[in-house]
Amino acid sequence: MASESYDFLLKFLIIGSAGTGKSCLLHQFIENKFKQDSSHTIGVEFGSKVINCSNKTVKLQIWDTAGQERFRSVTKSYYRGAAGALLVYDISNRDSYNALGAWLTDARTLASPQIVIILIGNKKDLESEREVTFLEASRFAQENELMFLETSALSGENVEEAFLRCSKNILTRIESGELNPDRVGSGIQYGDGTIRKLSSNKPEVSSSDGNCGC
Ligand SMILES: Nc1nc2c(ncn2[C@@H]2O[C@H](COP(=O)(O)OP(=O)(O)OP(=O)(O)O)[C@@H](O)[C@H]2O)c(=O)[nH]1
Ligand SMILES: [Mg+2]
Repeated sequence: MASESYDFLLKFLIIGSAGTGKSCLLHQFIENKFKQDSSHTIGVEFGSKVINCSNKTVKLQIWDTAGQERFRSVTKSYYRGAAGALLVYDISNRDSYNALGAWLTDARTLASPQIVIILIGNKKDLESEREVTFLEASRFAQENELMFLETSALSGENVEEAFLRCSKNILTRIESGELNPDRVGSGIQYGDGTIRKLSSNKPEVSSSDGNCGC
């Protein structure tokens, strides 16, 4: 199977206040290393990766948006048709946590009301500078029907897990019929793999990069 074959293609967004570590999270996920000297994103950056999730090969197309206010009108135009999002705050910066409500409203109104969002408390390694407890953030997540993880783009802790959990949740919703990939703006596309599997009815063994074994 060619490395570009996949069962599903999912469009993802990374959103949240400036300096929370969004670009570092994307870099850690794709390159498996910490991005040294990361500077503010201008507009949007893009990355993609093929993962194995729930026995499916899934290609993620990830739009890493700028958190700075001056880019808001540009970044908003990328929200449309996203299937999943990482909503990021910095556990050592309360302002970034306080801004979550506004980011959430934007995501649900501009992307899709059905967008699957995982709340990410990044910079977990900065325990001595923590300003937001795990408990209060998990309550916020529960109240707003978000998944939740604390991560460190520096150490890599939970970074892959964040993308996997979000993808897995989307696949489960596709299977249950709650999400319809055929809906315009769903942020989900079928790939070659799905078409081939439907026609051959044979289980396929994938050999994609980034086998995450979830
Ligand atoms: N200690 C620690 N520092 C981090 C972590 N992730 C990012 N940083 C630092 O935080 C700063 C901002 O990281 P970026 O990834 O550029 O932040 P961003 O959210 O993309 O910012 P914008 O593009 O302006 O929205 C950089 O100095 C990073 O080195 C982390 O997990 N731990
Ligand atoms: Mg950035």
